[in-house]
Amino acid sequence: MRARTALAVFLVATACGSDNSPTLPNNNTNASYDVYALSNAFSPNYLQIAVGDTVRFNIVPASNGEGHDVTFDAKAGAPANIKVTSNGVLSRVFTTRGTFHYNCFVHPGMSGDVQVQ
Ligand SMILES: [Cu+2]
Repeated sequence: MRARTALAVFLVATACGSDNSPTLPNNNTNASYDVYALSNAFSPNYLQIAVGDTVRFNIVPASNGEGHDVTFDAKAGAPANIKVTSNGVLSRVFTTRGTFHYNCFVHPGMSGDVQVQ
């Protein structure tokens, strides 16, 4: 009797477990990530995210007071560029798979990539 009860509890727990943790496709996380525009670099300068995720570009002035822009290479699905900004947090949602390269043209060589899977 005791063994049968334990088996029943196990089966119910197993069934509930599978109901409560469906396997979500990895393009449905709606996660947010932060990228910091520091003196002359983006940090991190590479992100791997899922379709629908958000990247928050946290822009603070460079040591000489210059702002930063976030200009994406022309590519279908690239989000809107961010004009030169000296201070602020601007979010972009990535809705298309692919790798999106961006530059800050105020600071040559300041660039990053967002890979959307
Ligand atoms: Cu910059």
